[in-house]
Amino acid sequence: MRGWFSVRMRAARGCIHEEGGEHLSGCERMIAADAIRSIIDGMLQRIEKHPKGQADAINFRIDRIEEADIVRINALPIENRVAATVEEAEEVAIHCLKESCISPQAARIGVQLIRHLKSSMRGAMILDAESGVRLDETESRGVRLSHMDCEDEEKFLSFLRSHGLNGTKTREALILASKASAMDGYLGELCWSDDPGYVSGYVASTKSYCRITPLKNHANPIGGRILFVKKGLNIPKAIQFLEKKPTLVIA
Ligand code: WAQ
Ligand code: MG
Repeated sequence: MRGWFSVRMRAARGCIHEEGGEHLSGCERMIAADAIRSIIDGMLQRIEKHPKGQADAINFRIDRIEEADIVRINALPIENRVAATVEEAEEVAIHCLKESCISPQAARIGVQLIRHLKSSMRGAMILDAESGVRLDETESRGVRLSHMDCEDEEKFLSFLRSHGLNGTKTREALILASKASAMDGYLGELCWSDDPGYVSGYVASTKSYCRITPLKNHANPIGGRILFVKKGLNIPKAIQFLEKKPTLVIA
């Protein structure tokens, strides 16, 4: 086989997701044909080692991606900011958002929206960058970016290492943020992780991926993502791009 493929896996307990099985883990890659075996192997290992225990149903799906459909974009340049407290980090985030033409009001609303979530969403909220009004109608699910990966894993990882970074979290977040930044009408993004042990987050724009630590306190299991967009953006079209457009990020 040749070309690019989307490989998706999800594992559940009890029975398959469609019959009410409990979600255990999932992941998705977009990779060249010759990497399929090793990626599937890695996904299987991930399931075997899952802290929540054994999977009862594992679903793999592999789809060819047409080369002509793929867009290639450059990874955003990485910056790092370290603050003394969460409050100070919030101010750094708001400052970065303002530099990307997001209004102070919308930036503060964004921070508060994530801060006050009762439970984490699976996807992102889309906000009007001027008023801070939520524009997507996906409620507690959010918009899930998908069909994206780095073009060359080795190059991408060595780009991260050159910034002293080696976590899969930054890898995945930089790919997601870079894809989002290529969307029409995009101005910026705010994110922090829902992983209780991971307190770094970031503000992204069309110019940079700015890591900010600590955007939440240790042991806090709530995270989230907000995309800030220009007024009047066609939201269904934007969601189509974020969810479906095959995108490879080049480091
Ligand atoms: N599309 C849209 N939103 C998503 C997606 C996705 N594919 N995946 C996660 N989210 C949303 C969802 O609301 C999660 O609750 C929230 O983002 C956080 O997701 O460089 O790990 O996967 O060190 O926990 C930042 C890295 C890591 C900073 C972010 O997010 C750094 C992270 P998580
Ligand atoms: Mg997470």
